[in-house]
Amino acid sequence: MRLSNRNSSSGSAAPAAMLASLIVIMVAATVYVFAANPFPSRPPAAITSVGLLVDHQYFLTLCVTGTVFILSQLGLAYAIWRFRDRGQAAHFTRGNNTMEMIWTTATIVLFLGLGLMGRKAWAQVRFTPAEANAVQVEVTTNQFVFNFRYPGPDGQFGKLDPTQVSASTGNPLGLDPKDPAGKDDIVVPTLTVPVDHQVELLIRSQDVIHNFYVRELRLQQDAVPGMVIPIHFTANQIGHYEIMCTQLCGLGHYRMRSFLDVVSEADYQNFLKQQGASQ
Ligand SMILES: [Cu+2]
Repeated sequence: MRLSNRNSSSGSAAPAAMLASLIVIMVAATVYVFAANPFPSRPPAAITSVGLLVDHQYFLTLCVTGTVFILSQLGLAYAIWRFRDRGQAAHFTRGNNTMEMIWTTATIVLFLGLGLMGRKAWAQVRFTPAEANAVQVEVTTNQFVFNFRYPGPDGQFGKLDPTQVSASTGNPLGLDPKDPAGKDDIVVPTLTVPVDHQVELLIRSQDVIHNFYVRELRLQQDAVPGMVIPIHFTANQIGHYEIMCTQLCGLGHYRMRSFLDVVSEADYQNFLKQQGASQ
């Protein structure tokens, strides 16, 4: 049989049927995995109101992209079956400008829309200033530890002098001993904050780019050398949470972590008193 003359043949439906069914099965399996959630690995519940906004935004994004995924894959399966080989000659098309315009515009609207809806969750912890009575804690990262500094009873952070940085002699931040404001500063390796009280973190790095990430806060912020980056949160659940660095910052990155303890106001005051007395 000559390939150029296939009018006598009616083509083969088998490859189209197979590919289309494979796509439908793949879509059904994907929807099943998301709907039935057979892997019990959901993230722990959020402990801030902004965290709930973030979760809502993820869910919304999943719904929108999931719908687009299902419709486009089923459309693809339909096209494979509808335009299968019936022995006809291939037919050339230059595309359809109207359709191009429609789906490009729809994509822009969806992406911009999701971005606009999510901006509040993102901007609320970064672009709005912290409350005046927020607890201020300075977070300093370096390879491969976190250090947290509280200003002490005077409410003032003491001056830092990079030339005096010496972790081995107990001055990892380089506190200047000549500055009286630094005398009562408290430096600790884990973060303790009061529940239901706004906390402002001032995030710094002494060497490379690190990151401050706490799943339960739904908060992730890079620490960039040369910058002090403020973010704030209000935790509403007493507990012990993990802080991790999510920037690949060197060989010890895997062990760069610390802990966040959210405690009652009374326990927080005790913590400050104890640490103040011991430093
Ligand atoms: Cu790091």
